[in-house]
Amino acid sequence: MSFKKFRLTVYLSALCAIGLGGVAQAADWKFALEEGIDEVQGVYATKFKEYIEANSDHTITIFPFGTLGESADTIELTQAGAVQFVNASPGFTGAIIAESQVFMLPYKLPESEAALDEFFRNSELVRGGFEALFRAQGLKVIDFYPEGEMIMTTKVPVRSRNDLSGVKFRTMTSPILVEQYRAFGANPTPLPWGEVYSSLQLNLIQGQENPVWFVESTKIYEVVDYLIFAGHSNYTTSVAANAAFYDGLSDEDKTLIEAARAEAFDHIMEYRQKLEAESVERMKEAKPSLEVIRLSDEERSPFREAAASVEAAYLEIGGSQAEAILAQFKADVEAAKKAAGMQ
Ligand code: 6CS
Repeated sequence: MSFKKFRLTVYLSALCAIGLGGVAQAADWKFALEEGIDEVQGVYATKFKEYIEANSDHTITIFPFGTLGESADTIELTQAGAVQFVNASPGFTGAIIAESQVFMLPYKLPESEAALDEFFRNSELVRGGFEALFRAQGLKVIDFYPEGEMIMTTKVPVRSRNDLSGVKFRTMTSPILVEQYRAFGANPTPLPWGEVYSSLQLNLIQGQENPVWFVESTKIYEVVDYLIFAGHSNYTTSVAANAAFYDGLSDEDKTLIEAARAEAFDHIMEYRQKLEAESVERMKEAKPSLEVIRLSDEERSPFREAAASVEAAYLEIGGSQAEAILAQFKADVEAAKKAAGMQ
């Protein structure tokens, strides 16, 4: 190659590099779920994907539960950068972000839909308060949203803490749930999701908790006899991104992600509300012997009392910032109730 040609090649390559640097590159981002594509996390991720794909050249590949392992595996893959987005629920992140277990404290989240909506939309804790704690784990918070009221599903009728005595009760793996079910009188047994159906079937455990639609979609009702509504919590999940990946994005892409998040969040807040009543009816139809027990206020009262010791345990095991996080959480719940006209 002549010197002139060589100079032209270098010049053109430099121009190309500058050009490419200025133009957003189309990418394929991976989004890993703890649930199936037709379940709440799948519906959220599909909305998120649709928005990103309609408004950019990027594509998203969704990996439903099971395709990349259990929740602990997909969180690790995201920390390592092999996956860009993940549903990382506090039921599992408690092991690495102890403070996130605040969402699972029984009888703390608002029970009314209006206040719950207000809380997840506007809480200071939800909208920024976990930023540093997630970043310390190589993760960037994208969103938090509730998936539905937790119900207990058991092989024995439960109306009191006494009824849970001797019941091996599956919890997700975050330690605060062990404290909760101990305080509720049960024998807590933390297990990853993939082992729950077979453990109930084999009577290795006799109870578990989850939103009612999940009890239906995963067919858990086939291996239990009672659905217990005690109003103690709402399944909360977070969506997180790999922090280094997120930090390397253009401002345009960050704005795109925020818009996709807002669209998916709005959609899921509506969508999940419709699921509960229909699920109960369908499960009763599929298994007429299934009994639904809705605890009265009086019956809930001993469970509410037990919640105080779970809060005390959170202050012990909820990480170095547990006290500040809990105070903010309570302030945000009060603000949400007020804004929803409940106080
Ligand atoms: O109980 C669990 O482990 C699962 N529950 C829900 C609602 N979503 C994913 C999670 O793995």
